[in-house]
Amino acid sequence: MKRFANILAFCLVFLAQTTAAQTLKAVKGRGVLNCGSNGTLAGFGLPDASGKWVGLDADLCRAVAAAIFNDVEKVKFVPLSAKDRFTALQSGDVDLLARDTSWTSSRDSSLGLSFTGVNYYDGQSFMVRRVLKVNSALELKGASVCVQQGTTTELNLSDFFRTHNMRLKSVTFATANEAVMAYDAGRCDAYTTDASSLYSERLRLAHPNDHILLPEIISKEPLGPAVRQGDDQWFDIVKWTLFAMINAEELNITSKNIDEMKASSNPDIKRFVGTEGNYGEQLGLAKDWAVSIVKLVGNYGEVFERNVGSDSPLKIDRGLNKLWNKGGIQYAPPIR
Ligand SMILES: N[C@@H](CCC(=O)N[C@@H](CS)C(=O)NCC(=O)O)C(=O)O
Repeated sequence: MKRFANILAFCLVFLAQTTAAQTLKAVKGRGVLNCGSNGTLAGFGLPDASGKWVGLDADLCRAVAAAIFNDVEKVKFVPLSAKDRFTALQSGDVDLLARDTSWTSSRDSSLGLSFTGVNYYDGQSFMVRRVLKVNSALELKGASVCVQQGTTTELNLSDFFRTHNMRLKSVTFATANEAVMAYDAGRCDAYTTDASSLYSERLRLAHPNDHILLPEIISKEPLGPAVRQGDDQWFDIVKWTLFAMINAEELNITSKNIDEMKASSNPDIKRFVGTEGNYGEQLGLAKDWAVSIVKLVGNYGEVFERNVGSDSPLKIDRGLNKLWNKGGIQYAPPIR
């Protein structure tokens, strides 16, 4: 009887593991990763003139494809609006959501999804016309502010005005495009969203230099990839893909020197490239999963600079997104 109970318990655990660990199998069977993306946000996710998706989030999708397939072409980018992004993940239309999405408690707990980490520490800010001679968000009393629905932005905006006893006239729009165009056309005194998006959207205005970002950051917007709850293996793969990119930067492993690094005798680098241990296999991937990520996509710093930093038109300072040992808060647990 006891033996039977033990066998049954073993079978149930095995069944639970195999039914839960479906996403990697499904992605491999399909031969392509479906990645929920922002199709209109330069620096994060936007197809270029030739149709190639460019951005920090697009590269996160590619990094996951590199880890699984050793091939960054095996990604189908699925453009999603702010409003539709969570249902697309819940329904299985996408395997992963990488779309400038803020990690909050309600999204993490009540939407059936899990955030795997933070690929950009952001915060909400305001953009105004230079001629208004406004230097602080606290001077926006009674201002009209253009804002997009279905985002964390709306609540932060009303919180900020309420906290400072300021009258607010918010003008809401279903898409960022409508909100930005309305602001540019002079329908609002200010436009508010994540600071990174303000840098990006400013480039789309008729006269970008006529607009400034105010210094206040009124919220925490930790942007990161999310997966459906219930598949711990998949959760780990996405989480450790980002961690591998951050660890690579810390270990000075780049897309340029990765081949030489395979011969390194440094124990941390040996574990990273897979010449020691079986860390890739433990995740359900190949031994050299992290090599594929860095070789085909780059380390976190390379990806940051080319998409949103000094090598990009946005030229955003790394600020909080510097590594923890360089004055920022980007930190990844070790591969070991
Ligand atoms: N990080 C915030 C905001 C995300 C967001 O959707 N931002 C706007 C900023 S421009 C956007 O990407 N809109 C594009 C669209 O909805 O097409 C959130 O997760 O709610």
